[in-house]
Amino acid sequence: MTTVETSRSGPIAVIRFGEPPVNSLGAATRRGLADALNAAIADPEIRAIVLAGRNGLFSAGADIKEFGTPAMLAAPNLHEVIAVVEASPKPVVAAIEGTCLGGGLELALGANYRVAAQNAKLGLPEVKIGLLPGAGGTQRLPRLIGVENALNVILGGEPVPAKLFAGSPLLEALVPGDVVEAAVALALAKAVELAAGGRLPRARDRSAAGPLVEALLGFARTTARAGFANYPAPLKCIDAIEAAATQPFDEGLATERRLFTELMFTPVSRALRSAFFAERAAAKIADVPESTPVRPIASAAVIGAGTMGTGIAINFLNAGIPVYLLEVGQDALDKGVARIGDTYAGQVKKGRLKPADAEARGKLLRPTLSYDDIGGADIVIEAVFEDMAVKEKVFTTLDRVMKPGAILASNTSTLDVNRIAAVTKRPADVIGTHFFSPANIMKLLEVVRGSATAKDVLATTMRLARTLKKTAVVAGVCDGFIGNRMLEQYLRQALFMVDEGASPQQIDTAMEKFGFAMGPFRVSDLAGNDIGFHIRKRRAIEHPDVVYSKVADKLCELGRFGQKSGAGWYDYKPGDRTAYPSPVVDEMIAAYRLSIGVAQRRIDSAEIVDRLVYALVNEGAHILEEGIAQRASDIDIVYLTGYGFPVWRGGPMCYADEIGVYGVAQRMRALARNPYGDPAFWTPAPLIERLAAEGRAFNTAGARS
Ligand code: T1G
Repeated sequence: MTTVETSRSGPIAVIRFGEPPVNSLGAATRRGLADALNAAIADPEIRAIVLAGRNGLFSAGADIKEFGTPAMLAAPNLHEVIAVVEASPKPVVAAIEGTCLGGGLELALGANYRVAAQNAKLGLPEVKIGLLPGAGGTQRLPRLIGVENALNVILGGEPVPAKLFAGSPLLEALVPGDVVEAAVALALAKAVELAAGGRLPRARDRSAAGPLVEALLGFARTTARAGFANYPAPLKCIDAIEAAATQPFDEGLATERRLFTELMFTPVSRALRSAFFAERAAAKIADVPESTPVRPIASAAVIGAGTMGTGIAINFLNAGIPVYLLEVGQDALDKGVARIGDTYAGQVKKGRLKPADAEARGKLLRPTLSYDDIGGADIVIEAVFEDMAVKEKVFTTLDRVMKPGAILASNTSTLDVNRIAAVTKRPADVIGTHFFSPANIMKLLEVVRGSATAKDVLATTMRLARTLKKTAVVAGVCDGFIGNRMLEQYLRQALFMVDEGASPQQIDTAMEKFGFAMGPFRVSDLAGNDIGFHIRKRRAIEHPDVVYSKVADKLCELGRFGQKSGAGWYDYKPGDRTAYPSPVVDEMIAAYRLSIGVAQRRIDSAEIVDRLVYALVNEGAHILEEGIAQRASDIDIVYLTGYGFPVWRGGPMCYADEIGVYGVAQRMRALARNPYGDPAFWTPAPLIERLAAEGRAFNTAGARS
């Protein structure tokens, strides 16, 4: 199908454009649009023009996949197409339905008139990928809806229901029926008006100036500086909107173009564009096509009513899926039910949930002490103690009680899903669903594919993840899957640096300055230092060759498990989550350092960041080599959605690409020269060596400009 087709409705040319899935304005579409517009303008029988999208939407905007490639600059660019629309001597009406975003809306703003269907949503989301509307949106929108509204639309980046623009010069009419028919009727009427001496309205001929503009821009700048210090786009959006209010149109357009180009080549925009595609790529599984049939999930069961089990159950309740919550003791079950009730009560109190919705969700919860009750559920998720023997016992029971075709999932965070599957007679129905605490809040879901997991079970679980509004990433079976396996190396390096002289506060500060929401020691205090304590004990048995600092064990031997015990790496006060440096811990560390006799040295923030982030990158590269993760961008998504990696850096692998894999490898070799800790760990993974030698990146070239 060609991307642009012109049909006629009497003397009106109807130009439909775009190609699935979102009618993005790639080079072929831009060229087709310009040709069709020029032909309609030149045709003496055509009195007016209607622009319309296809497949129930107008357009998602410029083709982001083109960014950083020659196609992006292929003539005509979007500016040139919009200029043809704007210069038309014949009325041009944009017929908008469904999605109309970014360059798509900018194209519509170049028309003389716009009509929209009731379901239409208009927006300029460029700021969310580190850009600004670069095809006149910052100049035309303020002239049509005023600076204040334009600031909200452009800085918010969210789609806005078309009805909110009704009555403004932006929208001629909101139509209940066929939007193209309405646009044709309007075009004809406007052609008649024009022939009778009327004028064609153009956004560029209006003014965006006003008495409050300076104050509005000042407030917007203050807000942007405070809330988005690491994001250059918001401030440049404001600069461009200021140009709309203070410069002649064409000068403002040039200002916008300059600012857009500056943003296009910022690492932040590259990172945000990488994350945009990474999130969508994660849903794709190389050997499991979209067409794979899925099993119906109309009911669920969760085994274990602890923090994780209740969090998982809430996900199903929120999605309107009835869920059994099974515990072995009435007291534990009652506590779990109460925890769910408290969660909803808290949301109602904060006005985030209507009481009726909370009540409706509560009715879908089916607490039980008996496995006999849950056999009919379509999926059961085990969330019991992280111990293989306990899990094997649970799965032996599930194998006995669950109906044929039920999916048996484990919420294990590190254990071998293949071993769990092996205790059942239906290993093909077994899968890992690793939720992150708090399970009803954290977006990330690691879907662990066992060697026997059936493709439809995997496809069903991925579909369920979308239903539960989770970002699912497929992981293979290994200790720690993707996220926790990398985290272990991250924490190991942090502890080695404590041995050598860096304080927990210094390391946390360096990582929080890098952009992490919390540094490793504050995170450990939040999650519980005993988790790492158990893992190191298990590691000492399974892999005695793996070198660990003992300083964290010393902390746990003092009973300092973190916030839950009122003390960890830091001191805490009741009801206060502030992490206070602890003289007790300082003393323990000093004594420990003396006992191990490691030469103390000053470790600067640069080394802290390099050692912790490159530990993630090196382990991530091994994970890719072993096929545990399908692609580097999946690893980025795991760290962006589950571990607080700064979004504006795109994830560990994206960050390594930004630095340059060659430079990362060089730095790793330099870190390997430090004899303390585990120098061998810093041998760059073979994948890193290969990419460095070939001058390539972890993530696809398309996301990088
Ligand atoms: N360019 C290229 N591909 C796009 C795209 C775009 N603008 N938008 C979506 N896709 C792909 C996406 O990668 C996925 O591909 C498929 O479409 C379905 O997307 C000059 C410079 C429109 C609300 O930022 O918000 O205009 O995985 O899974 O949930 O000023 O996509 O199938 O291969 O998200 O129904 C500004 C971004 C561009 C809009 C649909 N526009 N897109 O959501 O589907 S910059 C945007 C979205 C610009 C101008 C500037 C959403 C959606 P694949 P999806 P969805």
